[in-house]
Amino acid sequence: MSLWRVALTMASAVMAINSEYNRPLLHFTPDHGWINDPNGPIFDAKAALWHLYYQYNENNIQGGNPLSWGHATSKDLTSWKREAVAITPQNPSDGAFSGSTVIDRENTSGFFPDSVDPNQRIVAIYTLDQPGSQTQQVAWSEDGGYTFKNYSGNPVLDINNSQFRDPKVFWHAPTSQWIMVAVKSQHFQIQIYGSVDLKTWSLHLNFSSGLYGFQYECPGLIEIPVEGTNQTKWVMFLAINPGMPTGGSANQYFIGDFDGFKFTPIDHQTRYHDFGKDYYAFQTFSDVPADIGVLGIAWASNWQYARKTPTEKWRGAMSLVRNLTLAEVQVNPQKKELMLKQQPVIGASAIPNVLVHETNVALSPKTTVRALANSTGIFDFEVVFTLLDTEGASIEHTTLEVVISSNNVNGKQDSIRIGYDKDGEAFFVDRGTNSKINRNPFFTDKVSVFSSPLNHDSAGNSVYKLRGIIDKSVAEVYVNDGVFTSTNTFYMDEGLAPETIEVSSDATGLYRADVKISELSLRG
Ligand code: KTE
Repeated sequence: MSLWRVALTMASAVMAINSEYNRPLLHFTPDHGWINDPNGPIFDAKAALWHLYYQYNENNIQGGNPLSWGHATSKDLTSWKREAVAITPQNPSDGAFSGSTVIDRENTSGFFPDSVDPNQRIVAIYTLDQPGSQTQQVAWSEDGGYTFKNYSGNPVLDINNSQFRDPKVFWHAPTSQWIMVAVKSQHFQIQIYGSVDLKTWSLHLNFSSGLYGFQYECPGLIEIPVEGTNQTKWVMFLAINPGMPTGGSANQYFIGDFDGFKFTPIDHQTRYHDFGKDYYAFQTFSDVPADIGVLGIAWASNWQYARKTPTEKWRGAMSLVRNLTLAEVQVNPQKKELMLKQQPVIGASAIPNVLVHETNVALSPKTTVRALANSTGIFDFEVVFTLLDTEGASIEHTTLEVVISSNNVNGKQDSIRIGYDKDGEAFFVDRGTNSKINRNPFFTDKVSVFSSPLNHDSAGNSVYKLRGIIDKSVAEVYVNDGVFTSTNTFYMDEGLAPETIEVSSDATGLYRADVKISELSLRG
């Protein structure tokens, strides 16, 4: 039997997908209602529990006020338990907009009775959106993050601006103060404030950089280790919506130094955070144990079409949690640049079945490695491949392609493609399907991301690594261990979900494929 036919003629066509149409299983979704930005993700060291809050309207899948802070908890950052709403505005025309949480161990705020364990002194800092006004509020929890009490002295920050929001707060140990970054959104300003008690804030600096679009949203600032050194750098995150070059909403970041008052970028570059269409309003977790590193999460959607995606009782999903480092990356033969590296955090049991694991697979034209999923609609694939400079090789073919196809229902079948094209010198995601959303002009169905090689083999050939996590209707792509990422939702036609995965080289020319796979792993 050919080595490539690893798979599995056994279960054939009629494989029922055993979960709700379009609902991802690893990416958090609400049971019902609308979600957008992640808010206040944090670790409770006493309960060994991760908390995730998020913009939530439980009665309306179009979103809008009254927006609350929905709540979920997790032991492993992979499976989430839905909890009761944590913060709700008093008036239905208001919204508890995006913000963050901190652990106030030393009770600097004075909110906490001694009975509350220092590791569970959770304070939320969020924007109260009211007709014509946005102000910053604080609220604290005495029950480990499930319910919150609003501070009677709210708002703690009011600059008389109706577009002033999304406070991200953290403790800056060297200067013994709380730091807040928030946006004066339509002035294109990230404002940096300081406080010793979370209640009184003074402005340190306004910071502006990068691509502007329509307005600033959801800023972030955190210290991140540089791989292979004992150095760190500070990274300023910034969300823009609408008006990003990739269409609609997208995130960018700046690398620099921060002394507790001033953020000083190391260069004039704006760096794209994720090259897909569905990675927005990114926020880092607070109080992550140092040995775990820096974690973050985003909303896997785009305001361009977020309200039109084909789901029924719920709408919107979170990204997977990512672990972030900084690394010096050889971006072209002459230059290294400091960049974020992002790796997905998924528990070992999340995608347990190894469908294929092969080393040194040489694909010849049209050769395919194919495997069937376990009727979950979930795949995790990783391909390490080398581009061989074969004499006379066709440059027109797609060098490497991973096709994820759905089940077949009465002749109806959809697929998406992820791959690398040597001629275009880029990775691509083609999420074009027969679903109605693909006729929406903003639901860009082909996106690409340039990447320099991961490294070179002894003969000087370029080596790349491509990982994809496919979860029913979300595909997260990680190139070269997360130096570049592309996150995109996709919607297969009604009743369809990912069922098979095929890896092939598509050498349509006269010449043999010029790609060698040194490692191929398909899990599902
Ligand atoms: C479009 O509602 C859209 O007008 C806003 O731009 C969304 O703003 C509210 O969502 C964000 C944050 O700035 C707000 O705090 C939050 C970003 O739900 O998605």
